[in-house]
Amino acid sequence: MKRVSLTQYLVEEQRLHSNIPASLRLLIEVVARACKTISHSVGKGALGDILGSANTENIQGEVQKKLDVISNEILLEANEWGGHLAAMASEEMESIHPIPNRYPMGEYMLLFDPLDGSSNIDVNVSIGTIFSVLKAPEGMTQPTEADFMQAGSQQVAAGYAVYGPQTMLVLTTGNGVNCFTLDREMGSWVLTQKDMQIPEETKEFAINMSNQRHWHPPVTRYVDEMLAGKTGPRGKDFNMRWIASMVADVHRILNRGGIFMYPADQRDPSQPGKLRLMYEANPMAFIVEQAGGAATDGRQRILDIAPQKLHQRVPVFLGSKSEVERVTSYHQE
Ligand code: AHM
Ligand code: MG
Repeated sequence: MKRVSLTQYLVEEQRLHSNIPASLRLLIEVVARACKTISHSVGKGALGDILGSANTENIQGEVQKKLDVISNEILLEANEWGGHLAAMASEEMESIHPIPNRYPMGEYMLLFDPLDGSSNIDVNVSIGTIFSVLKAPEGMTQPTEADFMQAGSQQVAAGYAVYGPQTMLVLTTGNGVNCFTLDREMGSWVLTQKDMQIPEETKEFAINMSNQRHWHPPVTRYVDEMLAGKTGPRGKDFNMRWIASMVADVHRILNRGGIFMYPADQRDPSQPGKLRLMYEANPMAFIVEQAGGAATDGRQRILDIAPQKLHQRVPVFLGSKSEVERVTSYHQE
């Protein structure tokens, strides 16, 4: 079988659809290279001294793991000098990171969650990197947080790497979703799944059930109906999976369908849900929609939300379209 590398895919995609200009191709290749480096560190584990806590806190008040900090550094360093970016933003940094003056300024802005699923690092369970690419506004000279406040529908590219038994990169530039597997010996990304489509027929859901007592009624109703199984209103038995790494849960859903939920609940109304809009929900929503699925915050399409703050949280319901539509309609009743 002829192997198509990430580079070849990007070049041919541009030739066919004119949607990946050279600077965007560079950006995607640099991010992919950084993910390769992170994958290498992940694979070393204790041998690379990357496990455990960094004994620092990020802006969300979460204790950072060593690998959170290392992955953030890898992405920053890889992306600073290429001339393709104007600024970056990360889950691990309070404010945006403009490209230093010594480098030329590019037309894109990159947002990332450098290491998603941090609680799984030390137990050798799949983790990942999530990224989102926006265009810098016309005429921007000195990037500010306000320049990042664009709805997810404005993303020009989004993707994630999943560091599991295999390392994979899943990518969209707005023309379908493709998956590349890292050939560890050759050090190259090889196209292994073309035009991924989320299966519509599903019997699987993902939610952290330990928060059940805090849920709002529409979520309780939706989950109860699934739990009722064959003799309940849904007329079939459902299965549950919860990996606690969004990338790994979303990757499963892309491949065999299902719904992923991280709802807001009755605890702190100022913190709706756990996941962050700009570098977790938006890129995943873009990918999921491009694969024929849907993504809402329970009321509206995630990609339509006008962001207010870089680190704002958002409730997330994403996956197979009919399931997301059902739980969204329960919120509207
Ligand atoms: P992180 O970015 O700090 O790793 O947090 C996000 C992760 C998601 O990957 C995952 O879906 C969720 O947190 C798991 O949360 P919980 O600890 O409630 O299971
Ligand atoms: Mg995360």
